[in-house]
Amino acid sequence: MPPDRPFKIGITCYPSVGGSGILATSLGLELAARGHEIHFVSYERPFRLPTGAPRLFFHPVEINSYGLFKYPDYTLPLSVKLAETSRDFGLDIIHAHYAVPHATAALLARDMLPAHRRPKVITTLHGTDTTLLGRDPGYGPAIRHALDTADGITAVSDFLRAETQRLLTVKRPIEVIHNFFNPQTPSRSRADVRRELGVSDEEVLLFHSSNLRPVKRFDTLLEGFARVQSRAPCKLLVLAGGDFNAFSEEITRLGIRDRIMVRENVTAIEDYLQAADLGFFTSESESFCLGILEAMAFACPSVSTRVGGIPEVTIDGETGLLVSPGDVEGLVDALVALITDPVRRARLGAAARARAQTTFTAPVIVEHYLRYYRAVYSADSFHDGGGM
Ligand code: GMT
Repeated sequence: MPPDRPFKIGITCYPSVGGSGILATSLGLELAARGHEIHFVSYERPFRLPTGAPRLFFHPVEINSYGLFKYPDYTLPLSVKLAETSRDFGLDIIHAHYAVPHATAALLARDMLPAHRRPKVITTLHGTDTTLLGRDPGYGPAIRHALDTADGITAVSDFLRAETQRLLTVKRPIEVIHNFFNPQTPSRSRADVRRELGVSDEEVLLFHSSNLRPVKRFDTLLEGFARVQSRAPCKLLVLAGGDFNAFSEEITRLGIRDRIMVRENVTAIEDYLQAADLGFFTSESESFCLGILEAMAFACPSVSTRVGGIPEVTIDGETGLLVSPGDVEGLVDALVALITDPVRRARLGAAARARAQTTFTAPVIVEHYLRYYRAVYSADSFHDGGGM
């Protein structure tokens, strides 16, 4: 049976700019707003986690660098902090976002605690924890073990569930719970933000947000953006959670420096989303693509590659346009089609917003997580306890 009070939940995630940490933070905020007690455990405060909110706590993990260690270890101190937090606050559930190393640390924490005080461990897979690290012989067996011994597993798309079952031969049920986005009201007007960016009313503003890691294929994005200029001039806003300077030479070579505006580590993302007209995403792999959903919430359709879980988010031709990965000419054609046709762009944008507000919205997805928590909490444990 679930407890006859709100849940006490520990969440561990990456605190930096990145989809898994953003989703984990939003989930914690939504759960706390619904009366549950949420304890975040990580090496830094998640960047979108406000201070002073009721029922929201943050417990930092301290990492010592011992002379003997060539590489600092995070997994063990994280597991100890999770076990301490669980013991001191009576956690019902530890929810680990992104398997490596969070799932393993959460399981260690669970195993350190005596049987009657052990939280259930749920791991949410976000993407490269399966698609990249799952293939790595140095990680794959540990990830598979963590999934085999967790109390519950979720994945953010059907695609990621199938990839996890295929690559890691996981036989246990994996619950698909898509991502959600609950946009805050922008603090500035669209006109104000466009003025700051130097974009006139007549210009079309493309939008891209990501951590710019190689999987995002930002090089392809720049090439497509450069090629579109001769057919349908436009500007590009990049909300970067990674090293944008790495692309400086390429931007100069392509002659597009004055067409691109960059903002780094932005927290007031809504201010910029409302200013954009068209999303542009060129990833070679993506389990969901939170950036597309964030744009959809502001009636901004996207042109993107048809990879991974993206077709579960974007309905091709209805809420955006999808193009085969590697087809730069196809990307350019799709961009031109939507840049030059504001009526079609607006129609796709309206459908995108409707989809974001019905399918990927907090009330739907947070309720799904809560149903899953109740089911996992009520199921029998199959492990002996530790002695902490
Ligand atoms: O798996 C990753 O690459 C990390 C993760 C992140 O922290 O940015 O991204 C993944 O999780 C996001 C949130 O669930 C998804 O929207 C992204 O599609 C996914 N990234 C990949 O699959 C490459």
